[in-house]
Formats: sequence, C-alpha cells, structure tokens
Amino acid sequence: MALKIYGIAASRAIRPLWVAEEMGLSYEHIAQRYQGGATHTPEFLALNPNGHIPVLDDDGIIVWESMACALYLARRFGANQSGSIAPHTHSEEAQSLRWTFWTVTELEKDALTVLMHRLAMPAEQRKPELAQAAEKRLATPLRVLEQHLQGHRFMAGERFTVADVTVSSVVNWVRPAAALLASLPHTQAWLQGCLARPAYVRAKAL
Ligand SMILES: N[C@@H](CCC(=O)N[C@@H](CS)C(=O)NCC(=O)O)C(=O)O
Repeated sequence: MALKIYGIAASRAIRPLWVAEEMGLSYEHIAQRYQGGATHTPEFLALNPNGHIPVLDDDGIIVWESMACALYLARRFGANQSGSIAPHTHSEEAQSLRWTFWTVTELEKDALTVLMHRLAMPAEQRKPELAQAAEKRLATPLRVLEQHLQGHRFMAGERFTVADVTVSSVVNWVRPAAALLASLPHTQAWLQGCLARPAYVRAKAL
C-alpha cells in the first residue's frame, strides 16, 4: 500500500488518522507507540529525526508534524473532489491554515497541560495549580473561537473541513476543564458534533 500512517490513535496521530477516515483513503496503519523511547530507535529516527509520532509515508514522501500531516492529506487527496474535507476555495484554504496555526500557537501547549494535569497523569503526579493557570490563559483564545462559532457552524467555510479536525483535536484536550467549556456553549456544541462523526469514532478505535 502506498500510503502509511505511523502512530497510535491515542496520540497526535489521531489527526491524520481522522482525516484519512473522513476521506475514505486506503492506507496502512502502523500502530507505532511512543512510550518508553519507542520512537527513538535508529529505524524510527530515520523517518522522523525528532523521534515523534505521527509520520506519514506517501510513497516515499515523508511528512511529520501532525497538523502538516492532516493538511497534507486533505490537499493531496481531496483538492479536486467536491464534498471532500479539503479546502476548495482560496478563502477556505486561508481560514484552514489560519485556524490550524492559531491552534498550535495559541492553544496546544496550555490544552495539553489541562489534559495532563486534570486527567492523563497518575493522580499523585498531577498539579492542579498548573491546570488552573493554563485554563486561565486559555480563556482568552477560546473566547475568540467562541465568537467565531457564534456566527459560523464550522471553522472554514460552511461545511466540515480539515480545519475542524485540526482545531477540535486540540480543543478536545480541554474537556477535563468542564467549567471552562461550559462557559463556551457554541464551542461545546461544535466539539460534540466533531467528536460524534463516524470517521472520528473509527479513527479513535484504531
Ligand atoms: N509537534 C509534534 C509533536 C509530536 C509529539 O510530541 N508526539 C508525541 C506523541 S503525541 C511523541 O511522539 N512523543 C514521543 C517522544 O517525544 O519521545 C506534532 O504535532 O506532530
């Protein structure tokens, strides 16, 4: 099979896996784990010298960075297909890039802190004060998202696109901050809609 996606679904690899499922792509999923230094073997470092998942191999074209993987798949396989989740107009492309970069720069670090210190780490290692500080910082960019979703059903254009995957995959990490999300009703409803999509459910189960 020409297209390979490396990375377990319970990682940032969910982003390209979700896109591949949305687009009905034929691909080989290599459930590469990252725990315990698994991505720091010479073989894996030859694929991604950063030692991270996900990685894509599209017939020899290697892509790492999860957001780049997601955007690449949409453009590579959906650019000219009506009904695909790829941006179809310059405006959709611009909004999709804008929101994806915004997510990485304005949300991802603090959202990960919330996830780790509210849910993912063993209880005795969690530091609620770190989560609290991250939630306080997140309130500002999340208000920008809420404002957008007050007037639009989706992130780019008036249909579900790859931008909904990239943004919601990170907003999802904020779910343990229930009070913060509850204060953002449009964001909460949009997130629920994204996570209810059959392609997400399939990708998550991989
Ligand atoms: N900015 C990178 C971060 C990738 C990343 O940190 N992946 C984690 C799993 S979610 C990983 O591979 N960690 C293993 C390690 O760093 O050793 C991306 O978005 O792809």
